Parts: sequence; C-alpha cells; structure tokens
Amino acid sequence: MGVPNVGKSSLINALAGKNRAKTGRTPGVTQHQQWIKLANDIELLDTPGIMVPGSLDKERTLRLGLCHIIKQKLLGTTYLCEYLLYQLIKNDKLDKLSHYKIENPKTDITGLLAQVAEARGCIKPGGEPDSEQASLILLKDYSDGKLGRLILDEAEPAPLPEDLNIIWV
Ligand SMILES: Nc1nc2c(ncn2[C@@H]2O[C@H](COP(=O)(O)OP(=O)(O)O)[C@@H](O)[C@H]2O)c(=O)[nH]1
Ligand SMILES: [Mg+2]
Repeated sequence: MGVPNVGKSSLINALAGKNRAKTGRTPGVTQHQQWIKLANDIELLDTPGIMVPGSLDKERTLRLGLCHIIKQKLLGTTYLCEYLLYQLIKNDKLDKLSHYKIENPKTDITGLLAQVAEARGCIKPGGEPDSEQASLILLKDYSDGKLGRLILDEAEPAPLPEDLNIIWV
C-alpha cells in the first residue's frame, strides 16, 4: 500500500520477474486490486494508491502535484509551474532554465511560459505562444530530471534521541 505513483506496481513486477502489473508515470494507472503470483506459493496484491484522508494545505498539495501523486490536470498545470518557478528561485536554481536556451528567463510565470513556448515552437494558429503546452513541457522536464534535482520539502535535521551518548575518540 502507498500513495499513488511511488512504484508499488513496479516493485511487484521486479519481484515477480515479469511485467504483470500495469505501471505508468501518472497516478491512477492501477485501477483494481490484482493478485500476482511469485514463486514458492507467495502472492502479492497490487492495489490502487491511497491518500491520507482529509484536506492537505496548499503547499503540500502543490508538492504532491509536481511529483504526480495528485493528478496535475486537477490542480492546473500553469499553477503548478508557478510553484515550480517559486522553488527554482528559492533554491537559487534559475540557471537550470538554460535547458531551454532562453536568454534572460522571466521570473513571472506568464512571461516564462511564453518564452518556453517560443523556444519549443508551441505557437497557436493566431501566432500567440501556447502557454498551456509550454506548462506541460516544463512539468515533464522537471519530472524527467532535466531541470536538475530539486528537493521540494523543507529538510529539517532529525532530532537526536535523548538517551544518545556520544563518545569522542
Ligand atoms: N526512477 C525510478 N522510477 C521508478 C521506480 N519505480 C517506479 N518508477 C517509475 O515511477 C512511475 C510510477 O510507478 P508505478 O509502479 O506505476 O507506481 P504505483 O502507482 O505506486 O503503482 C513509473 O513511471 C515507474 O516507471 C524507481 O525505483 N526509480
Ligand atoms: Mg500501481
């Protein structure tokens, strides 16, 4: 069991040594429970992903969307790109946008998506940049690691156990 799109079905396939369970890069690929037989009388049950009940705060929702744990189209791809841009700025990684060979990438999402659209030839019939298409490109490139590694969570050091004794030698 686990949240969507973390590799549950892929792990079962790896253990089974064959591709019995359907896998894919978006959440909701596994729609039904499916028993998969391994050797030696062991069966594994593949299940659709489960989410923590209740509502999540806005930022957690966006983080899960960027990782394809919540469907991106449900949240809005432009909105997700805006959060991705915020994360690139916050982590001092705007230079990763050099992937698109854009001179002076804009730091507002409307401007940036127009630049990506032009760089990738996504132009609507009237000649306007297709920002929707550009947002899909940006999100896919992030997922594929083409914009570098970006940790979305705030990483806090784990507290040390109270009874820990450190002996310096
Ligand atoms: N990089 C990487 N990708 C993985 C790994 N395991 C699964 N994936 C990919 O993650 C995506 C989701 O995998 P899937 O098995 O369908 O996840 P599920 O929804 O939890 O069953 C697929 O595109 C897999 O190819 C892994 O160990 N490393
Ligand atoms: Mg699955």
